[in-house]
Amino acid sequence: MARTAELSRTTTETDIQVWVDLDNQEEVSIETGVGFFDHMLTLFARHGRIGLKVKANGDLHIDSHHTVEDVGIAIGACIKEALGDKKQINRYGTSYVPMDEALGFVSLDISGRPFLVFDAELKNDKLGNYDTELTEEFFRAISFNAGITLHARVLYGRNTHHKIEALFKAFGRAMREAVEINEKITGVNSTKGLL
Ligand SMILES: [Mn+2]
Repeated sequence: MARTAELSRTTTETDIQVWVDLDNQEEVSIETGVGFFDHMLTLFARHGRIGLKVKANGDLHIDSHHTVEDVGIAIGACIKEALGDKKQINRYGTSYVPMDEALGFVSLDISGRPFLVFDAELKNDKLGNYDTELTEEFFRAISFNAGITLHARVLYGRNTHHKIEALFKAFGRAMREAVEINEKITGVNSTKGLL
């Protein structure tokens, strides 16, 4: 069974197309109109070895809020659909990623229970047209729409670009571990029999 999903989502604020393939890392193309966000999504996909296509047309004349949040909603929904019955997935993933002086940490559980713990001090408000406070909004949108318990933390660092980059790479690596099929697991990796 192909673990893939696609979604078109249109509101008065954004028009978004997303395609996800958990087992085809070759295809990555990201175009959101928010340069730094494109950079982060590309890192997430490459380090997660996840196929990801995102095309977004949002109300950037206001700011990048709706675009970043809605892309998070759409990617989260696609991940949930692509995971299907979640049989034989590892379920948990944890990663520390250093980016020069910054250290990012992500630990997650594809639990079906959305929860976000986000802990990062981001000094710069903006990176290009990306508002750095949207990093938390993005992770919340993914967590709630994919059904993931997600803990994301920057342990230390100085440069805001490095800190956020460390988080997105750690998220990618943790996701890879969690979505990976493990032949040693019979059925769903839960004593409840359901995720
Ligand atoms: Mn960078």
